[in-house]
Amino acid sequence: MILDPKMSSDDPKGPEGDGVVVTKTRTRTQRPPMYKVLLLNDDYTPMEFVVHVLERFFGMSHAMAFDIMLTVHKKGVAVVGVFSYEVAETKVAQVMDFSRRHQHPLQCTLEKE
Ligand code: TYC
Repeated sequence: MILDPKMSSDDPKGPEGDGVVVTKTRTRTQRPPMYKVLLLNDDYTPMEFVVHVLERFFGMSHAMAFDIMLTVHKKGVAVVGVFSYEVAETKVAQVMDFSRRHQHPLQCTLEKE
């Protein structure tokens, strides 16, 4: 068997041979920033309306929506979901528009996580 010294598998320079350098740059994949959507308490918006908003725009069950509504009522604020910026912004706009059209002062905002 004839061995070509350039092809030898235990050649520390590897199969590329003399003078060839292979570099690999590792780039960390950035995860997109996420945004919390917050619902704020007020003295005037009916509880049933808030429950309806949570069911309609955040896909919550009636029980979950009622629970979160009570948390906002008692504590003043609660996170109702965490989304990408575009989705969070859309949810806030939908809630604010729906509340305004029904003449309720319900407030919804977003906050970077
Ligand atoms: N505090 C309101 C009431 O007593 C109910 C309410 C709950 C309003 C949650 C806003 O985000 C809210 N009718």
